[in-house]
Amino acid sequence: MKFINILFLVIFCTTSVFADKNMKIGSMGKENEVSRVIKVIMYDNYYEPSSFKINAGETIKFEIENVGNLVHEFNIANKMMHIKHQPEMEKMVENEILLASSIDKEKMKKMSKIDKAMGHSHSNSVLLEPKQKGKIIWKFENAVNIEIACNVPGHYQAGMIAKVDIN
Ligand SMILES: [Cu+2]
Repeated sequence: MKFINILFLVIFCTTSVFADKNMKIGSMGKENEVSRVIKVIMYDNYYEPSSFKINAGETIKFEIENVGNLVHEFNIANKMMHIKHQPEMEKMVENEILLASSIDKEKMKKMSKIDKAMGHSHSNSVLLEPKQKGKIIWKFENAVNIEIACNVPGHYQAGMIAKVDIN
């Protein structure tokens, strides 16, 4: 038991260090530090606006609304992270948690107890059903190759990506 705990700790620490070094994408922001609110509309399969200009150090509150007919994700990451996240989303489809126009929240809760990835709870992303609204507060740092994208299977490939320019 103790060995497993230590092993978990080692894996956990390794991944956090790795995340800091190579996947610097910013961090969850605080409400009282928000310097700008940006409204984002999600359509099938694109964002409006389709690109963002942000200053390094800025904390942005994204108010997101899905007006499309499909489930969409608003995920702040880099390309490598998006690609890595896509099999998790595929698994959510295979397990019938993620359906074309809805999310089975009950099933998601149950499955996330077995496999954490199935819970889809990350501070850098929000997954919305049609007509749903959500928000993310994010503090941006001087990072390159940040993309806001949707990793619902097929959507990233269809071009549901918004470029983020950080100066
Ligand atoms: Cu999408």
